[in-house]
Amino acid sequence: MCGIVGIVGQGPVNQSLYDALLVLQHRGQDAAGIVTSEGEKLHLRKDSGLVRDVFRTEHMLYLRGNMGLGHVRYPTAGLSSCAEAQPFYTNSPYGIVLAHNGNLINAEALKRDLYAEDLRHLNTASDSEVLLNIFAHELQLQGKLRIDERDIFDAVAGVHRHCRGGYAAVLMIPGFGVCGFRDPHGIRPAVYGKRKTDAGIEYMIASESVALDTLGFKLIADIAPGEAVFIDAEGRLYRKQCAEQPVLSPCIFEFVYFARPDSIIDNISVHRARLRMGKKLAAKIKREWQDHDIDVVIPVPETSRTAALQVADGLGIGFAEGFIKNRYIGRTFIMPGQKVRKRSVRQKLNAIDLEFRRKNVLLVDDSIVRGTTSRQIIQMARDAGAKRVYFASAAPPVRYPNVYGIDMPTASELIAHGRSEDEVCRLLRADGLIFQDLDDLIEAVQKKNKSDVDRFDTSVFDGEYVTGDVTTRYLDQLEQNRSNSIRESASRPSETVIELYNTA
Ligand code: PIN
Repeated sequence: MCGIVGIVGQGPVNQSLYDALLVLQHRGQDAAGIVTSEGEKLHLRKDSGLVRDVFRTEHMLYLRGNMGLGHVRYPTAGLSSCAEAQPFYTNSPYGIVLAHNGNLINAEALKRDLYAEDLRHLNTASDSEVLLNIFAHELQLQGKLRIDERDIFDAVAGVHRHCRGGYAAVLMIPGFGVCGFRDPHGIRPAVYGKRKTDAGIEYMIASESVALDTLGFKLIADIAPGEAVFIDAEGRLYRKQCAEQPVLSPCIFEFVYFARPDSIIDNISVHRARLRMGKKLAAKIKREWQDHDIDVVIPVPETSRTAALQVADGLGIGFAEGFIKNRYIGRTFIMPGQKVRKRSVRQKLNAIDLEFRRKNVLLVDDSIVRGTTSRQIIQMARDAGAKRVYFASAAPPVRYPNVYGIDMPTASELIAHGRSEDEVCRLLRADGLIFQDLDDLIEAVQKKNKSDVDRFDTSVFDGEYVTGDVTTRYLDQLEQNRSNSIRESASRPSETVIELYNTA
């Protein structure tokens, strides 16, 4: 998963891009990049690391210009993060830079076509480079010396015809303008907004509205599925529906865990959605565990707190903070000859015994993915003196891989894949386990009849991929690639450690 931002300003945009990336940091901690356009000239800085480490004063001084793009990237097992850092650049036509959030499921075929039809060589394994080159190819086909916004929109329509999967992207042509677009299902989020300055109006396109809020931009709207928004160098904004059959079906996992709670995605407040998830979960617990003996509800920090408080409220029992999270987890250094060693949950979370001792506790988390963290947390609760440890997940069991850009394990690594809830409960060694029902999750996010979203991508829970073209062969390939790259990264001791799942 990644975070993207694009700004067309009335003055230097480097600081605003940096600030926007800082508030989008939760979407990716592996690499960061900013590109600015100073007239026709592009300035680019990207590297692996957190935003605060990648950009130093010397880089900021160099990132001159009144428009630009930014990107933060999520770690993907085995990939060398520096080479894959974004934005990507291609010199033809006109010079184009692009930053992307999502995943193209037909990237391999597109890559072959780009070489065969256009002799375009791609130098990374990143599907974002494919997306950029497809757009470039479409723009090149128009064969114009001077282009206008209509040419940009036609090229985006070409992208929609060729690219399958989930994608939200920002791109820039130096001296010309910035464009943001979303795939025809609007799987990955993107919003745009404006702010007034003494010099005039400035526009921002970003993955989440929190980037607009914190920089004083007013949210105008979500980019609609299949829509493209273009802001030219003079600050004029154009938008157009470029897809033939757009159907809004955003990824529901953004609401479960990924997005910041203070963001609004497709007109739905993430925070409110999480509150409703807690209410629904409490109702299910009441229904299914009528004679429960839970003494206290304890959240697994951070995301689950919102839902956990509602669970406690709904059950009419106490809520306590029992786990303290270390906010300052640093790098893992690997010495020559050493193997990658995953950090234990113990290093990130510590239990306060008082809240557990001689109590029956209900731990609430936002989701159970691999189950590795959940199992250790349950054990920690026991070690802290809990009598019984029940576990509740604010999302249904994650049973299928995500193919639209969330860095999630493949099927075989998911604890609930091919297993019943009882089996998962036994593996976690919990005294009881309860999952949110999918219908309840959908209702919680949808705010029943009040939202513009009729359908969500719920594929990680039910295996139904909204684009309808995810084959078993593709999923098998994914599994194969992932296990290869995990094996490779484990045998490269001197490389930066990539934590395979960035959990609590
Ligand atoms: C972590 C949110 N959340 C915690 C991510 C753990 C699954 N995990 C998904 C639970 S935070 S596991 O709140 O943003 O810090 O099932 O794979 O062990």
